[in-house]
Amino acid sequence: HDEEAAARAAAVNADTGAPTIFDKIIAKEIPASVVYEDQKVLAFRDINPQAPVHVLVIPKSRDGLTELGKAEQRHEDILGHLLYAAKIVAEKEGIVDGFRVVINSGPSACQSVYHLHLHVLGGRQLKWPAG
Ligand code: IU
Repeated sequence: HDEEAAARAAAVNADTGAPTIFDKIIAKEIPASVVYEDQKVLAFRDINPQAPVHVLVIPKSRDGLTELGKAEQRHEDILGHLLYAAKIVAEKEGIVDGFRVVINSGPSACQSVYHLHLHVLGGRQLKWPAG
């Protein structure tokens, strides 16, 4: 199955705590199409969009938050900030009436980049449940 292959591929890159490509995007060493930015978060278009609007929202400081499954109480504020930023992105992108926010956490969820990120998806009719 494709999904099983993807899960296996993701597991290869599973959480090592090492810097990821998202650090380079934050540092503007790699270009990205930024749609929203503030002191704490950066939102940019996914390079492999799964919907007409597909934006990733990430904390600028990863602070050990490689995956949601490793969140600690000290991350509560940034987690709330990320979710509110997702709503601002949806508004800016004109999809606030219907959009989806996804967090893949860990290899079984096909997480591939171990720097926490929210996917903001919309601009088409989304199906449920997700795969
Ligand atoms: P995931 O939840 O870890 O599977 O999502 C990672 C996303 O990061 C995925 O949708 C990729 O297309 C996206 N991405 C990107 O936008 N730019 C990059 O340089 C890399 C991945 I690597």
